Amino acid sequence: MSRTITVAAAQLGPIQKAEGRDVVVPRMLRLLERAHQRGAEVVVFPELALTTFFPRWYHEDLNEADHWYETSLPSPATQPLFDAIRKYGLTVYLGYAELVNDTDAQGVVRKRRFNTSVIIAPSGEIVLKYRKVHLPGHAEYASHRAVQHLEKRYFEVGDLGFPVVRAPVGAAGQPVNLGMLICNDRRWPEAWRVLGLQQVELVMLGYNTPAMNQDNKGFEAHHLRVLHSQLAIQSGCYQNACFGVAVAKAGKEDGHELFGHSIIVNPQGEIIALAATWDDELIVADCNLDLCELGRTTVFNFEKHRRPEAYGRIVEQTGSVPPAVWTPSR
Ligand code: CDV
Repeated sequence: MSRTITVAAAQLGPIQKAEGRDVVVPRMLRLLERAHQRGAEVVVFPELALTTFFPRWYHEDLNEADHWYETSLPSPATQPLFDAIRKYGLTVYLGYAELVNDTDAQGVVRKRRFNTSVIIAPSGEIVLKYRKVHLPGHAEYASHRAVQHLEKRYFEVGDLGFPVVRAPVGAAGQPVNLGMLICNDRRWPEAWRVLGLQQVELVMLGYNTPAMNQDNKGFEAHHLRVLHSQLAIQSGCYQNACFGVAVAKAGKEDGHELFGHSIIVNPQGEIIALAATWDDELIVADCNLDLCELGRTTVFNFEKHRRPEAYGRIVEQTGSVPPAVWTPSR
């Protein structure tokens, strides 16, 4: 019998700054209901799904930004999501801003903030947590930019690595090797490979990607922004013999456009479902997990073909260095 599961990408249209969880959660509930009606067992929501993409807004005092974060899951505002997950027997990826109050040995409370995603089981239990490692942007207000991207201000670098867990998914309880990335992580092959080395079968990832390059360092065409996103996801899936569900928050948030193009990708690197709007939209695909075996046992048989002794620079070095210079002998 084939190991086929039905997965859904639950793309969200824009969430305006003034819109709270009371506006967003009912939209997410409609997507969960439609996912259930279409036979989905796994549903993936975007990065920071419960609010606008708030790192575009500067707060000098970090405490003023606390309302963008969740201090517990579920909370009164997110409990309806957990109720629906239980009702429909779904496995769900949820991206959110996490605020942790850590108490040190002296009893001093320190606030820690992460860009986080969790996998929620059909029982409502948290199966796995991931905290975003590759934080783009900057920590201080950047006056040369038209739009701020303050992820380095609002989040610490994730401290949980890139974990993979084998867990039963959906009401049928098919066991699947599950892993997560968040947005910018998808552009880093190192992140995918760490998941691949744990035999991941399904990588879930949410993103908020501006339709225009906002760094003011040169022009980047709109269509290339989408191409680069898809290239990274398709190659990540192919090179690690896994399925990927990549889900956007899309559309104009307070005048700033995020692109959509949520996709579901198979282990051959093919896009098997693609969102066509910049709004709330559900795309669904059947994923036969046996397809992961082909890559894993042939071209990407890691045990047989990887050469870690030649990869030292990958973990020893962060920035690139100039190469040795060759000069002609005469
Ligand atoms: N939220 C993100 O991580 N966004 C980045 C943008 C800033 C390039 C991304 O990689 O899509």
